Amino acid sequence: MNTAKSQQLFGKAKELIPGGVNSPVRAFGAVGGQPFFVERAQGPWIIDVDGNRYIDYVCSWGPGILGHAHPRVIEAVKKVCEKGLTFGAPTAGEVELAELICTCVPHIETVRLVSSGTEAVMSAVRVARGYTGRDKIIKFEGNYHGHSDGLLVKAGSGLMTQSVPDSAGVPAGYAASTLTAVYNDEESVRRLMEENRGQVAAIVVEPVAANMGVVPPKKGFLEFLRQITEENGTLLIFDEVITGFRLALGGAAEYTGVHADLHTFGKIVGGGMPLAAYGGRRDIMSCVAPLGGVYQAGTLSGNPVAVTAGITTLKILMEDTGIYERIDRRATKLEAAFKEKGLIVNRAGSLLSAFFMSAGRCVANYEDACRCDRGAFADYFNRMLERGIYVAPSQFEAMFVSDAHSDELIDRTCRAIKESVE
Ligand code: KE4
Repeated sequence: MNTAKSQQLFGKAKELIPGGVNSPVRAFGAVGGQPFFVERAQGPWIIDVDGNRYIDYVCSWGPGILGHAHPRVIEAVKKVCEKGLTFGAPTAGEVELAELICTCVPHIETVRLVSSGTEAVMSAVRVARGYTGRDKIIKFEGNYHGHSDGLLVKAGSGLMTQSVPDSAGVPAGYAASTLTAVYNDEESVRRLMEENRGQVAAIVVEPVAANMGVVPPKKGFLEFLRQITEENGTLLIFDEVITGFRLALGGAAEYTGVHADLHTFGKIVGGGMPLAAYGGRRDIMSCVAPLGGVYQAGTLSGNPVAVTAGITTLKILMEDTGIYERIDRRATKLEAAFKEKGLIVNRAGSLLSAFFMSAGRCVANYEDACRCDRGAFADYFNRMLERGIYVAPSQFEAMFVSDAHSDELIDRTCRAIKESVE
Protein backbone atom coordinates (compact mmCIF):
# COMPACT_ATOMS: atom_id res chain seq x y z
CA MET A 1 0.00 0.00 0.00
CA ASN A 2 1.48 3.33 -1.03
CA THR A 3 1.55 5.72 1.94
CA ALA A 4 4.25 8.11 0.76
CA LYS A 5 2.21 11.30 1.00
CA SER A 6 0.85 10.41 4.45
CA GLN A 7 4.38 9.67 5.67
CA GLN A 8 5.64 12.96 4.31
CA LEU A 9 2.77 14.86 5.93
CA PHE A 10 3.26 13.04 9.23
CA GLY A 11 6.96 13.96 9.21
CA LYS A 12 6.07 17.63 8.77
CA ALA A 13 3.19 17.41 11.25
CA LYS A 14 5.48 16.05 13.98
CA GLU A 15 7.64 19.17 13.65
CA LEU A 16 4.69 21.46 14.21
CA ILE A 17 2.07 19.56 16.25
CA PRO A 18 2.73 17.49 19.40
CA GLY A 19 2.97 13.90 18.18
CA GLY A 20 1.87 15.08 14.75
CA VAL A 21 -1.81 14.86 15.67
CA ASN A 22 -4.47 17.04 17.24
CA SER A 23 -5.81 14.23 19.39
CA PRO A 24 -3.56 11.50 20.83
CA VAL A 25 -5.46 8.37 19.80
CA ARG A 26 -5.07 9.37 16.12
CA ALA A 27 -1.30 8.78 16.29
CA PHE A 28 -1.61 4.98 15.95
CA GLY A 29 0.59 4.73 19.06
CA ALA A 30 -1.10 1.55 20.20
CA VAL A 31 -0.96 -0.24 16.86
CA GLY A 32 2.39 0.78 15.40
CA GLY A 33 2.99 2.27 12.01
CA GLN A 34 1.92 5.75 11.10
CA PRO A 35 -1.49 7.31 10.68
CA PHE A 36 -2.81 7.91 7.20
CA PHE A 37 -3.85 11.48 6.37
CA VAL A 38 -7.39 11.83 5.10
CA GLU A 39 -8.13 13.49 1.79
CA ARG A 40 -11.92 13.07 1.85
CA ALA A 41 -14.71 10.72 2.90
CA GLN A 42 -18.03 9.69 1.40
CA GLY A 43 -20.66 7.38 2.88
CA PRO A 44 -18.81 4.42 4.45
CA TRP A 45 -15.56 5.28 2.66
CA ILE A 46 -12.57 7.25 3.83
CA ILE A 47 -9.87 8.05 1.23
CA ASP A 48 -6.34 8.99 2.23
CA VAL A 49 -3.96 11.41 0.52
CA ASP A 50 -2.32 8.50 -1.33
CA GLY A 51 -5.65 7.42 -2.77
CA ASN A 52 -6.08 4.37 -0.53
CA ARG A 53 -9.74 3.66 0.29
CA TYR A 54 -10.95 2.19 3.55
CA ILE A 55 -14.32 1.09 4.87
CA ASP A 56 -14.54 3.35 7.93
CA TYR A 57 -15.76 1.94 11.27
CA VAL A 58 -14.36 4.86 13.29
CA CYS A 59 -16.92 7.27 11.80
CA SER A 60 -14.98 10.14 13.38
CA TRP A 61 -15.44 8.38 16.77
CA GLY A 62 -19.21 8.40 16.50
CA PRO A 63 -20.69 11.39 14.65
CA GLY A 64 -20.93 9.53 11.35
CA ILE A 65 -24.13 7.57 11.97
CA LEU A 66 -25.43 8.57 8.51
CA GLY A 67 -22.11 7.93 6.81
CA HIS A 68 -19.73 10.65 5.69
CA ALA A 69 -20.84 13.74 3.76
CA HIS A 70 -24.55 12.96 3.72
CA PRO A 71 -25.88 15.05 0.79
CA ARG A 72 -28.66 16.71 2.79
CA VAL A 73 -26.26 17.72 5.56
CA ILE A 74 -23.65 19.05 3.11
CA GLU A 75 -26.29 21.01 1.18
CA ALA A 76 -27.72 22.57 4.33
CA VAL A 77 -24.27 23.53 5.63
CA LYS A 78 -23.18 25.02 2.29
CA LYS A 79 -26.35 27.11 2.20
CA VAL A 80 -26.12 28.44 5.75
CA CYS A 81 -22.43 29.38 5.34
CA GLU A 82 -23.44 31.98 2.77
CA LYS A 83 -25.31 33.85 5.54
CA GLY A 84 -22.18 34.19 7.67
CA LEU A 85 -20.26 31.78 9.88
CA THR A 86 -20.70 33.12 13.40
CA PHE A 87 -22.41 36.01 15.08
CA GLY A 88 -22.04 35.58 18.84
CA ALA A 89 -25.71 36.37 19.02
CA PRO A 90 -28.78 34.13 19.26
CA THR A 91 -30.17 32.58 16.09
CA ALA A 92 -33.38 30.70 15.27
CA GLY A 93 -31.40 27.55 14.55
CA GLU A 94 -30.30 27.26 18.17
CA VAL A 95 -33.93 27.31 19.26
CA GLU A 96 -34.81 24.68 16.66
CA LEU A 97 -31.96 22.37 17.69
CA ALA A 98 -32.81 22.76 21.38
CA GLU A 99 -36.41 21.85 20.56
CA LEU A 100 -35.33 18.79 18.55
CA ILE A 101 -33.13 17.55 21.41
CA CYS A 102 -35.96 18.00 23.93
CA THR A 103 -38.37 16.26 21.53
CA CYS A 104 -36.05 13.27 21.09
CA VAL A 105 -35.32 13.04 24.83
CA PRO A 106 -38.65 14.16 26.33
CA HIS A 107 -37.59 14.33 29.99
CA ILE A 108 -34.97 16.92 29.07
CA GLU A 109 -36.69 20.27 29.63
CA THR A 110 -33.93 22.76 28.84
CA VAL A 111 -30.58 22.38 27.13
CA ARG A 112 -27.44 24.45 26.59
CA LEU A 113 -25.35 24.12 23.43
CA VAL A 114 -21.55 24.08 23.68
CA SER A 115 -18.68 23.18 21.33
CA SER A 116 -17.31 19.84 22.52
CA GLY A 117 -18.17 16.83 24.61
CA THR A 118 -15.50 17.85 27.09
CA GLU A 119 -17.20 21.19 27.55
CA ALA A 120 -20.61 19.56 27.91
CA VAL A 121 -19.55 17.18 30.67
CA MET A 122 -17.38 19.76 32.45
CA SER A 123 -20.36 22.13 32.49
CA ALA A 124 -22.85 19.48 33.63
CA VAL A 125 -20.58 18.60 36.55
CA ARG A 126 -20.28 22.29 37.48
CA VAL A 127 -24.07 22.64 37.36
CA ALA A 128 -24.46 19.59 39.62
CA ARG A 129 -22.02 21.14 42.12
CA GLY A 130 -23.78 24.48 41.92
CA TYR A 131 -27.24 22.95 42.28
CA THR A 132 -26.36 20.68 45.23
CA GLY A 133 -23.76 22.86 46.91
CA ARG A 134 -21.57 19.78 47.15
CA ASP A 135 -18.01 19.31 45.80
CA LYS A 136 -17.39 15.61 45.24
CA ILE A 137 -18.25 13.57 42.17
CA ILE A 138 -18.09 9.86 41.51
CA LYS A 139 -16.95 8.61 38.13
CA PHE A 140 -16.02 5.10 36.98
CA GLU A 141 -12.63 3.64 36.13
CA GLY A 142 -12.33 3.40 32.37
CA ASN A 143 -15.06 5.92 31.67
CA TYR A 144 -13.85 8.88 29.62
CA HIS A 145 -15.63 12.21 29.86
CA GLY A 146 -13.28 14.47 27.91
CA HIS A 147 -10.16 16.18 29.13
CA SER A 148 -11.34 18.62 31.82
CA ASP A 149 -9.01 18.43 34.82
CA GLY A 150 -11.35 16.88 37.34
CA LEU A 151 -12.39 14.07 35.01
CA LEU A 152 -8.94 12.94 33.88
CA VAL A 153 -8.82 10.48 36.75
CA LYS A 154 -8.69 6.77 35.93
CA ALA A 155 -10.08 7.75 32.56
CA GLY A 156 -10.54 5.63 29.48
CA SER A 157 -10.09 6.17 25.73
CA GLY A 158 -6.73 7.68 24.81
CA LEU A 159 -5.46 7.50 28.40
CA MET A 160 -5.92 3.71 28.41
CA THR A 161 -4.28 3.53 25.01
CA GLN A 162 -1.27 5.24 26.52
CA SER A 163 -1.63 3.32 29.81
CA VAL A 164 -1.70 6.55 31.79
CA PRO A 165 -5.17 6.60 33.38
CA ASP A 166 -4.37 9.78 35.27
CA SER A 167 -3.08 12.73 33.26
CA ALA A 168 -0.02 14.73 34.31
CA GLY A 169 -0.72 18.37 35.01
CA VAL A 170 -3.86 17.84 37.05
CA PRO A 171 -3.37 19.37 40.51
CA ALA A 172 -3.91 16.86 43.33
CA GLY A 173 -6.53 19.21 44.73
CA TYR A 174 -8.68 18.87 41.63
CA ALA A 175 -8.43 15.08 41.59
CA ALA A 176 -9.23 14.87 45.31
CA SER A 177 -12.86 15.73 44.62
CA THR A 178 -13.15 13.00 42.01
CA LEU A 179 -13.88 9.59 43.49
CA THR A 180 -13.63 6.54 41.25
CA ALA A 181 -15.82 3.47 41.48
CA VAL A 182 -15.76 0.22 39.53
CA TYR A 183 -18.16 0.04 36.57
CA ASN A 184 -20.90 -2.54 37.10
CA ASP A 185 -19.92 -2.92 40.78
CA GLU A 186 -22.75 -1.64 42.97
CA GLU A 187 -20.82 -2.28 46.21
CA SER A 188 -17.99 0.02 45.13
CA VAL A 189 -20.53 2.81 44.61
CA ARG A 190 -22.39 2.11 47.85
CA ARG A 191 -19.13 2.27 49.81
CA LEU A 192 -18.10 5.62 48.33
CA MET A 193 -21.55 7.09 48.92
CA GLU A 194 -21.50 5.97 52.56
CA GLU A 195 -17.93 7.22 53.15
CA ASN A 196 -18.87 10.57 51.59
CA ARG A 197 -22.45 10.84 52.80
CA GLY A 198 -23.98 14.21 51.96
CA GLN A 199 -20.87 15.31 50.00
CA VAL A 200 -21.41 13.82 46.53
CA ALA A 201 -22.83 16.28 44.02
CA ALA A 202 -23.16 13.80 41.17
CA ILE A 203 -22.42 10.38 39.84
CA VAL A 204 -21.30 10.75 36.23
CA VAL A 205 -21.43 7.65 34.09
CA GLU A 206 -21.32 6.46 30.50
CA PRO A 207 -24.67 4.61 30.48
CA VAL A 208 -23.05 2.22 28.03
CA ALA A 209 -19.32 2.50 28.50
CA ALA A 210 -17.45 2.82 25.20
CA ASN A 211 -14.02 4.09 26.23
CA MET A 212 -12.54 0.90 27.64
CA GLY A 213 -13.95 -0.88 24.68
CA VAL A 214 -17.73 -1.25 24.79
CA VAL A 215 -18.90 -2.39 28.22
CA PRO A 216 -22.69 -2.41 28.65
CA PRO A 217 -24.20 -1.93 32.13
CA LYS A 218 -25.11 -5.14 33.93
CA LYS A 219 -28.84 -5.69 34.43
CA GLY A 220 -30.03 -3.35 37.17
CA PHE A 221 -26.80 -1.32 37.42
CA LEU A 222 -28.22 1.92 36.00
CA GLU A 223 -31.43 1.45 37.98
CA PHE A 224 -29.24 1.08 41.09
CA LEU A 225 -27.42 4.33 40.28
CA ARG A 226 -30.75 6.06 39.75
CA GLN A 227 -32.01 4.86 43.14
CA ILE A 228 -28.90 5.56 45.21
CA THR A 229 -28.58 9.08 43.79
CA GLU A 230 -32.24 9.85 44.51
CA GLU A 231 -31.86 8.51 48.06
CA ASN A 232 -28.85 10.76 48.70
CA GLY A 233 -29.79 14.03 47.01
CA THR A 234 -27.04 13.35 44.47
CA LEU A 235 -27.59 14.09 40.78
CA LEU A 236 -27.18 11.40 38.13
CA ILE A 237 -25.38 12.54 34.97
CA PHE A 238 -25.50 10.33 31.87
CA ASP A 239 -22.57 11.14 29.62
CA GLU A 240 -24.20 10.40 26.28
CA VAL A 241 -21.57 11.96 24.05
CA ILE A 242 -21.32 8.55 22.36
CA THR A 243 -24.68 6.91 23.20
CA GLY A 244 -26.84 9.95 22.48
CA PHE A 245 -28.87 9.50 19.26
CA ARG A 246 -26.73 6.38 18.67
CA LEU A 247 -28.41 3.66 20.75
CA ALA A 248 -31.84 5.07 19.92
CA LEU A 249 -33.28 8.42 18.96
CA GLY A 250 -33.75 9.02 22.69
CA GLY A 251 -30.28 7.72 23.48
CA ALA A 252 -29.55 5.66 26.57
CA ALA A 253 -32.67 6.91 28.34
CA GLU A 254 -34.82 5.31 25.66
CA TYR A 255 -32.51 2.28 25.26
CA THR A 256 -32.34 1.48 29.00
CA GLY A 257 -35.48 3.14 30.38
CA VAL A 258 -33.43 4.98 33.01
CA HIS A 259 -33.67 8.78 33.07
CA ALA A 260 -30.78 10.80 34.48
CA ASP A 261 -31.04 14.31 35.95
CA LEU A 262 -28.61 15.70 33.39
CA HIS A 263 -27.55 14.27 30.04
CA THR A 264 -24.61 15.34 27.89
CA PHE A 265 -24.50 14.92 24.14
CA GLY A 266 -21.85 15.32 21.48
CA LYS A 267 -20.76 13.81 18.17
CA ILE A 268 -24.06 12.91 16.40
CA VAL A 269 -25.90 15.95 17.82
CA GLY A 270 -23.47 18.17 15.89
CA GLY A 271 -23.72 16.18 12.68
CA GLY A 272 -19.92 16.05 12.54
CA MET A 273 -19.40 19.72 13.36
CA PRO A 274 -17.98 21.09 16.67
CA LEU A 275 -21.19 21.07 18.70
CA ALA A 276 -22.28 19.37 21.91
CA ALA A 277 -24.95 19.93 24.52
CA TYR A 278 -25.97 19.33 28.11
CA GLY A 279 -29.47 19.49 29.53
CA GLY A 280 -32.00 18.09 31.91
CA ARG A 281 -34.58 19.11 34.48
CA ARG A 282 -35.60 22.75 34.28
CA ASP A 283 -35.03 23.38 37.99
CA ILE A 284 -31.45 22.13 37.72
CA MET A 285 -30.66 23.94 34.47
CA SER A 286 -32.08 27.15 35.96
CA CYS A 287 -28.78 27.35 37.85
CA VAL A 288 -26.97 28.18 34.61
CA ALA A 289 -26.01 31.81 33.94
CA PRO A 290 -27.54 34.18 33.12
CA LEU A 291 -30.51 32.60 34.94
CA GLY A 292 -28.49 31.32 37.86
CA GLY A 293 -25.08 31.45 39.44
CA VAL A 294 -23.32 28.65 37.56
CA TYR A 295 -21.24 30.34 34.89
CA GLN A 296 -20.67 28.71 31.51
CA ALA A 297 -20.06 30.54 28.24
CA GLY A 298 -18.60 30.14 24.77
CA THR A 299 -17.80 32.32 21.78
CA LEU A 300 -18.91 29.64 19.34
CA SER A 301 -21.60 28.02 21.48
CA GLY A 302 -24.60 27.32 19.25
CA ASN A 303 -22.60 28.21 16.16
CA PRO A 304 -25.07 28.55 13.26
CA VAL A 305 -23.11 26.33 10.86
CA ALA A 306 -22.67 23.56 13.43
CA VAL A 307 -26.27 23.92 14.53
CA THR A 308 -27.42 23.46 10.93
CA ALA A 309 -25.44 20.23 10.61
CA GLY A 310 -26.97 19.03 13.88
CA ILE A 311 -30.54 19.96 12.93
CA THR A 312 -30.28 18.27 9.55
CA THR A 313 -28.81 15.11 11.06
CA LEU A 314 -31.44 14.83 13.79
CA LYS A 315 -34.23 15.47 11.29
CA ILE A 316 -32.98 12.63 9.08
CA LEU A 317 -32.88 10.32 12.12
CA MET A 318 -36.37 11.41 13.21
CA GLU A 319 -37.77 10.89 9.71
CA ASP A 320 -36.36 7.37 9.46
CA THR A 321 -35.99 5.69 12.85
CA GLY A 322 -35.68 2.42 10.94
CA ILE A 323 -32.01 3.30 10.76
CA TYR A 324 -31.57 1.98 14.28
CA GLU A 325 -32.85 -1.49 13.39
CA ARG A 326 -30.65 -1.49 10.26
CA ILE A 327 -27.39 -0.51 11.97
CA ASP A 328 -28.05 -2.77 14.96
CA ARG A 329 -28.69 -5.73 12.63
CA ARG A 330 -25.46 -5.07 10.75
CA ALA A 331 -23.55 -4.83 14.03
CA THR A 332 -24.84 -8.26 15.04
CA LYS A 333 -23.32 -9.70 11.85
CA LEU A 334 -19.93 -8.26 12.79
CA GLU A 335 -20.38 -9.58 16.33
CA ALA A 336 -21.02 -13.07 14.98
CA ALA A 337 -17.87 -12.95 12.85
CA PHE A 338 -15.71 -12.02 15.85
CA LYS A 339 -17.35 -14.70 17.99
CA GLU A 340 -16.71 -17.28 15.28
CA LYS A 341 -13.02 -16.55 15.85
CA GLY A 342 -13.39 -17.11 19.58
CA LEU A 343 -13.20 -13.48 20.67
CA ILE A 344 -15.22 -11.91 23.46
CA VAL A 345 -17.56 -9.28 22.03
CA ASN A 346 -19.53 -6.62 23.85
CA ARG A 347 -22.24 -4.93 21.82
CA ALA A 348 -24.92 -2.35 22.51
CA GLY A 349 -26.95 -1.52 19.43
CA SER A 350 -24.54 -0.46 16.68
CA LEU A 351 -21.63 -0.04 19.09
CA LEU A 352 -19.36 -3.02 19.55
CA SER A 353 -15.89 -4.09 20.65
CA ALA A 354 -14.07 -7.38 20.20
CA PHE A 355 -11.66 -8.07 23.04
CA PHE A 356 -8.43 -9.91 22.37
CA MET A 357 -8.25 -12.12 25.40
CA SER A 358 -8.78 -15.81 26.14
CA ALA A 359 -12.36 -16.77 25.44
CA GLY A 360 -14.72 -17.76 28.22
CA ARG A 361 -14.00 -14.66 30.26
CA CYS A 362 -16.06 -11.50 30.17
CA VAL A 363 -15.21 -7.81 30.05
CA ALA A 364 -17.42 -6.02 32.54
CA ASN A 365 -15.10 -3.32 33.84
CA TYR A 366 -11.77 -1.52 33.50
CA GLU A 367 -9.70 -4.27 35.14
CA ASP A 368 -11.11 -6.89 32.77
CA ALA A 369 -10.40 -4.66 29.78
CA CYS A 370 -6.80 -4.13 30.89
CA ARG A 371 -6.22 -7.87 30.56
CA CYS A 372 -6.54 -7.69 26.80
CA ASP A 373 -3.66 -8.73 24.56
CA ARG A 374 -2.79 -5.40 22.97
CA GLY A 375 -0.25 -7.00 20.67
CA ALA A 376 -2.88 -9.34 19.22
CA PHE A 377 -5.19 -6.36 18.74
CA ALA A 378 -2.44 -4.43 16.92
CA ASP A 379 -1.83 -7.36 14.57
CA TYR A 380 -5.58 -7.57 13.83
CA PHE A 381 -5.80 -3.80 13.28
CA ASN A 382 -2.99 -3.84 10.72
CA ARG A 383 -4.31 -6.89 8.90
CA MET A 384 -7.70 -5.20 8.59
CA LEU A 385 -6.05 -2.02 7.31
CA GLU A 386 -4.23 -4.06 4.66
CA ARG A 387 -7.66 -5.34 3.61
CA GLY A 388 -8.99 -1.79 3.30
CA ILE A 389 -10.87 -1.71 6.57
CA TYR A 390 -10.25 0.99 9.17
CA VAL A 391 -11.23 0.22 12.72
CA ALA A 392 -10.26 2.31 15.75
CA PRO A 393 -6.47 2.16 16.34
CA SER A 394 -7.00 1.09 19.95
CA GLN A 395 -8.43 -1.90 21.79
CA PHE A 396 -10.20 0.54 24.10
CA GLU A 397 -12.42 2.22 21.52
CA ALA A 398 -15.68 1.20 19.92
CA MET A 399 -16.48 0.04 16.42
CA PHE A 400 -19.23 2.26 14.96
CA VAL A 401 -21.66 1.09 12.27
CA SER A 402 -23.36 3.68 10.07
CA ASP A 403 -26.38 3.59 7.79
CA ALA A 404 -23.96 3.81 4.87
CA HIS A 405 -22.41 0.42 5.67
CA SER A 406 -24.31 -1.73 3.17
CA ASP A 407 -24.89 -5.41 3.78
CA GLU A 408 -22.37 -6.13 1.02
CA LEU A 409 -19.69 -4.11 2.86
CA ILE A 410 -20.61 -5.74 6.16
CA ASP A 411 -20.18 -9.17 4.56
CA ARG A 412 -16.81 -8.09 3.15
CA THR A 413 -15.83 -6.89 6.64
CA CYS A 414 -16.88 -10.20 8.19
CA ARG A 415 -14.64 -12.04 5.74
CA ALA A 416 -11.76 -9.71 6.60
CA ILE A 417 -12.34 -10.27 10.32
CA LYS A 418 -12.10 -14.03 9.84
CA GLU A 419 -8.84 -13.56 7.90
CA SER A 420 -7.38 -10.99 10.30
CA VAL A 421 -8.03 -12.62 13.67
CA GLU A 422 -5.59 -15.41 14.35
P1 KE4 B 1 -14.87 15.64 22.93
O1 KE4 B 1 -14.36 16.74 23.83
O2 KE4 B 1 -13.75 14.79 22.34
O3 KE4 B 1 -15.84 16.16 21.85
O4 KE4 B 1 -15.79 14.65 23.80
C1 KE4 B 1 -15.21 14.10 24.96
C2 KE4 B 1 -15.98 12.84 25.32
C3 KE4 B 1 -16.89 12.89 26.37
N1 KE4 B 1 -17.60 11.80 26.73
C4 KE4 B 1 -17.46 10.62 26.07
C5 KE4 B 1 -18.27 9.45 26.50
C6 KE4 B 1 -16.55 10.52 24.99
O5 KE4 B 1 -16.40 9.33 24.36
C7 KE4 B 1 -15.80 11.64 24.60
C8 KE4 B 1 -14.79 11.59 23.47
N2 KE4 B 1 -14.64 10.35 22.79
C9 KE4 B 1 -13.36 10.09 22.23
C10 KE4 B 1 -13.36 8.69 21.64
N3 KE4 B 1 -13.57 7.67 22.59
C11 KE4 B 1 -12.97 11.13 21.23
C12 KE4 B 1 -11.81 10.76 20.33
C13 KE4 B 1 -10.57 11.52 20.71
O6 KE4 B 1 -10.32 11.75 21.90
O7 KE4 B 1 -9.83 11.86 19.74
